Amino acid sequence: MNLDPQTIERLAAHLDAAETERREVHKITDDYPDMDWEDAYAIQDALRALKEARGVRVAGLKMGLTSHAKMRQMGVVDPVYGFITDYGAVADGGEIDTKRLIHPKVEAEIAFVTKRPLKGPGCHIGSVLAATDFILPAVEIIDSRYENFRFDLKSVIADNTSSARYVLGGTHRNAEGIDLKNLGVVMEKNGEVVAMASGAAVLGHPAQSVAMLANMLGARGREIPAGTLILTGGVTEAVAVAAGDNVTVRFQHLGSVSMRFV
Ligand code: OOG
Ligand code: MG
Repeated sequence: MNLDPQTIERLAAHLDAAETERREVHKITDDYPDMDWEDAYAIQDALRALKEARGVRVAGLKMGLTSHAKMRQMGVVDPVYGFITDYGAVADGGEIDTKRLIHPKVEAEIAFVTKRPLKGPGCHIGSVLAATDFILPAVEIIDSRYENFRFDLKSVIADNTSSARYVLGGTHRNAEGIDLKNLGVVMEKNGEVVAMASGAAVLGHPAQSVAMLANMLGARGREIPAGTLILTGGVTEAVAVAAGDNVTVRFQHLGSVSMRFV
């Protein structure tokens, strides 16, 4: 670690304020070029503690930058993880108020809910599938607090991987018997297809994203508890949205997920 505890607390409060006041900030590595991975996750942990202290509940975990489409779009090469919150949840078919966001983008994702804890190192697709209770279709609405979504990995980790809102579909399925690699996903904005992919876009198989999360957490002495909701990362590149847009994502076998931006 290169940052002292006061700086970590201050940067967490800075990013939290940017979110609540809906204000863009420049990426924090501009001012702290020496910060390392541990500092980045320490800022994310401090941000989580700060939110929890004012009553926010953590609703699950997320992986980000798990598809080549996303990595190419953002110019990075490694996946990252973050958390999702109770206030981020939007009902399927619901409204999302763009006035409370900076520059939202939508991503189609496959979500997992675990029934047993998962702990790395050594966690693999098999361990994940055995520990999976069910899968759900999801759309994540990301909203980087950084100007123009321009960031590097350390900055985006500190900013809780751009987490903002998410919508879960109501069709849950046992992963058994579903070919998750070939599960087709079609995203429509205002009735027009804007992106499509299949489950394999995420690290070859979305369960691989959960395994990687368990291994990344394991390296820090943590685990994924039973009953955890996990967003495995966008299968396509993220699509910018604005007030007036309607988004529907159709998932093979899992139904569709929709939302309106107002
Ligand atoms: C970082 C978050 C990426 C995903 O699903 O890939 C993410 C970003 O692109 O702003 O959530
Ligand atoms: Mg995402």
